Amino acid sequence: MLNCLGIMANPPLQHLLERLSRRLGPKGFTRDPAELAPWLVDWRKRYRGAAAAMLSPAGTDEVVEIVRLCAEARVPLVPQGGNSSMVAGATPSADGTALLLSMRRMNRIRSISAAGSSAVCEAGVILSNLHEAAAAVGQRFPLSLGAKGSATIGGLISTNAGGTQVLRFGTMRSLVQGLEAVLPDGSLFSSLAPLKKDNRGYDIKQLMIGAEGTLGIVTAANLRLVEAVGSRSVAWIGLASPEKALGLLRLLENATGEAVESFELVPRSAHDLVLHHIAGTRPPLPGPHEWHVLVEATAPMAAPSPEEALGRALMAALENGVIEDAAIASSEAQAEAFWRIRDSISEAEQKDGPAAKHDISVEIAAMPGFMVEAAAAVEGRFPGARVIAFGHLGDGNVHFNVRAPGDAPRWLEEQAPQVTSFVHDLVMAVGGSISAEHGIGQMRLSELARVGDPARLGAMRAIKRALDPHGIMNPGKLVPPAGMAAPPPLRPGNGAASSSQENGG
Ligand code: 2HG
Ligand code: ZN
Repeated sequence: MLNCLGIMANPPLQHLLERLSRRLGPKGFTRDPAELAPWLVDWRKRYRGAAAAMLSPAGTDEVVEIVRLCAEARVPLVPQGGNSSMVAGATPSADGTALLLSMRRMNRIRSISAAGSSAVCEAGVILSNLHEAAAAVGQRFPLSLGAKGSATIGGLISTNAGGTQVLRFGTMRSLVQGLEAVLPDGSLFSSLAPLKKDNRGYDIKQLMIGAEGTLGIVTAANLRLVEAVGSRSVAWIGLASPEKALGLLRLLENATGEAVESFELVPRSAHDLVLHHIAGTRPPLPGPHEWHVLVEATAPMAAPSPEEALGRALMAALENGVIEDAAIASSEAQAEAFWRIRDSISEAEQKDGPAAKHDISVEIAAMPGFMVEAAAAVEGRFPGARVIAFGHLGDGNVHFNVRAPGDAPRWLEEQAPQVTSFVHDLVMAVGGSISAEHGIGQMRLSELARVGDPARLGAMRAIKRALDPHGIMNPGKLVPPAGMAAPPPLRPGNGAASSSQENGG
């Protein structure tokens, strides 16, 4: 209703919408509230936005035209892929001033080449579809994550996604070989050729990766493929501490060379939450263990299976007291069951109740100590709160989530911002990052403003101003405006309410 009133009182916006509707046709333009509704709320259902229309272009030429028209009219665009952002990076603001730009119709794999080990995908290609297409040509795209059935290539690029195979293949930054994007003035940056060497100055492609749609709209990318997996071996391991886990990783790397692709740390609390909330899951090991690790080792087609080397290394680790128990999956179904436990942690946490979520990184060698000390500090400072820290130990990145005591009504609004600031201060004290793989979006904006290095923030603002002088690209995300208010300082017993944008979860 508010939107309708806004448009009636805003003839230039009405004129823009009419032009867009004519240009995009009924498949590419909607103002139907029922069609828009699911895309106006973030995955965690914490942020609700509004938009006068949703635009769904079918090709790059339509994106160019949309951006040109919106730039002319100074109307902001919020690009969106699978809407699986962990930081509300694809949810428009509640004032309804922006148009939603859905990239989901641009879902063509333009070309795929086994000989060139590359695939040119449009932004709306769903990750699991790319996995299948690569497998069909005997190759694979080596980035995966729990949301692979909905996350799109454009979103993965815009957030520089990580996932569970970063250990061996890196984040999206190392997998994008070429890029096509529409810049904020409507010009087309077309650089899809996979050039290994290219010294023409600033790396615009890398600038767009991880920019969260604030510098332009990614329309397509040339992605690196790697050889298909010939065989894999997946193990579930019980052990006593994150320190033992890092010791195990180094041991496995020495024993199996490059074979270890995934090394995911799961505390007993997360393991138990999954078994409790996710139907059909079963404990992989008989005994209780304080910590668990999921390891996946792979070998290419012509090479022998990694199972023997992994089994030998695990046996040695058991004898040396590095681990307490281990099970190697004896079938693909069992391997998938192990992975399901790991991939369901977020969902189980969401079902369990309110938590302040953090996505932090510190130097890899420092992570085990940090996890233990920071958990003790948080639980001491916020009685009743429980730390559930899990994830990508081998990348120095864990999701240091803090579960509210019980159902604690209003905890997210009143306590979580304090918890988040406390956790982030601990991270900053050891030179870490408050966003390792999820990005900043809306959710971490005020924290980035609070703890961000002034030089970095100044450079980010200058780049944003230079490329997007009218601020039409995904406003209110990633780049904190100068002078953005910091959340209230942490004082004993401080329960001051803060806006939901500050609550870290
Ligand atoms: C994961 O590693 C995701 O499972 C989600 O990055 C983490 O829910 C989270 O905190
Ligand atoms: Zn993660």
